[in-house]
Amino acid sequence: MGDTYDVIVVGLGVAGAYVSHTLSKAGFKVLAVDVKSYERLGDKPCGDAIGKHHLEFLNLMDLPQNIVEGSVRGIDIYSPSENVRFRVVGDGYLIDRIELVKYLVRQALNSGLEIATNTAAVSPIVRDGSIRGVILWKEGKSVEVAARVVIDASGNARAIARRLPRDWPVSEELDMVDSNIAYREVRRLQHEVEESDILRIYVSKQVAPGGYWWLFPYSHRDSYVNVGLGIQGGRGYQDPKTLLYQYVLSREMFKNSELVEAGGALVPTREPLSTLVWNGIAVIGDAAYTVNPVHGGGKGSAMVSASCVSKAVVEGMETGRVDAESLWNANLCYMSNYGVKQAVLNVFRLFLQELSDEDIEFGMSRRIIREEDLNTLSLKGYLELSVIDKAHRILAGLRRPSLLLKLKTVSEYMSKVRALYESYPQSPRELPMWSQRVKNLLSEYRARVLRGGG
Ligand code: FDA
Ligand code: GRG
Repeated sequence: MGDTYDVIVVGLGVAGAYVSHTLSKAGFKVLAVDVKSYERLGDKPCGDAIGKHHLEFLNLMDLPQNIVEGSVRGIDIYSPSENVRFRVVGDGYLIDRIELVKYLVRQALNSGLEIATNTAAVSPIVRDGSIRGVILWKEGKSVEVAARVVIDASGNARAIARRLPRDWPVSEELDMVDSNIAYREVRRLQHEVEESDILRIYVSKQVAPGGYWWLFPYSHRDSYVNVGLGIQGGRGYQDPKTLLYQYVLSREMFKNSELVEAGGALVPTREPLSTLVWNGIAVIGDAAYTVNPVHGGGKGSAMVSASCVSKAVVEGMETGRVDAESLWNANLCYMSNYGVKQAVLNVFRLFLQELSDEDIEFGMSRRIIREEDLNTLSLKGYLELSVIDKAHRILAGLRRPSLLLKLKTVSEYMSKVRALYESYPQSPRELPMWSQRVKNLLSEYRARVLRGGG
């Protein structure tokens, strides 16, 4: 481990591994550190699902076969009673996350990356308004390492970002109500799963308050499934492991199944961090809250943020400047490729988490929301008003007009948030005013639509 680098990457999950790979390939002197041992890199509890579109965007369509553990052609979403089922079609994969991270790290090592495993980044070195490096902790010793850019890819730890000055927008903390706590097990069943290329999501406030439980079959590994449950954080709900055992693993299909892996973690489910970059620092992946707020999937978008930051760092280094202004394109890239959709979906997430099981059952069985709406919603982040209007006609005079009216208002706020995120600031100087507008719009939304408004 030398003492001066172009870039230090803190954390080698998917985000850190991807950015280490692209920046090493671009010829920079990069050091990546992780608290884990080399063998455990990438070993984080996950449902392992990823959309094909992400792999296309990230140039990862040629992954070695051993990394792909399943092919996906759609997701079935079940209503609380499980009597109504929507099929959302879309291609994807189940990925061996450890092998994916190792694959990216090996490529980066071939391009000259240095790694320090069993090493914790403990704090940033900040001087004259910019990051100058990090303090690492390795084998009982503290070491100062200088770098022109530090990339925090440490997931929920936010090891660097959370220790930055409060007036740096990248330091913004996560409110626990904007998180999900998810627990999952990999199990081998006694029998094969029908339609093993279909993922299953079960929405039920009783079983998974503020989240859902899922069953994802590994279609390339006979009778292996990923089964888990997420609950909203900060609300005092029962822990997801207890709920999974009580309501899900007690079912007949899991009888005599073999436990292969178990574990849980926190998932941020909110709008993106207002900026991925500041002076000498970039934040990516879960550390930058890049997860899809509606379904909690974050591997693809973590790597999208890594790709955007990587391009901006290359540009910044070429001009010899790595301040917020020079790295700003990272934000424009992330917003246009994922952040706008993420912010819009967050509006929908807040609404979903307020609904009762009766509302969801009613909405799905009466087709207030339909399969095709969920398709557009998940792909593009649009909830189309025309469909709501159609439903309005069908529903006129029926039992829950207030639900429909609320959905209309939700859709209006989704459009307003979209417009605001599409006009994301062109430079850091405009950020405070824009952030204030986001804050005001979300407060207005909460007051009007959530807590009984309409
Ligand atoms: P990640 O947390 O993976 O990596 C951070 C790295 O930083 C770790 O290796 C850690 O050791 C290291 N680190 C932390 N502190 C450090 C320090 N101080 N110094 C050095 N290193 C440090 N997503 C998805 O796309 N599909 C899915 O099916 C699911 N399912 C799912 C299920 C469950 C149960 C959970 C908890 C989460 C998911 N997700 C998911 C979300 C997904 O797992 C998540 O978004 C990504 O793994 C985030 O990747 P990152 O690289 O950002 O962080
Ligand atoms: C916030 C309501 C709410 C629930 C979250 C945390 C949690 C519940 C679930 C765990 C995460 C999980 C199982 C995610 C899998 C979701 C999934 C199907 C991901 C793959 O979709 P992509 O990669 O997603 O196509 P995007 O939206 O990024 O295109």
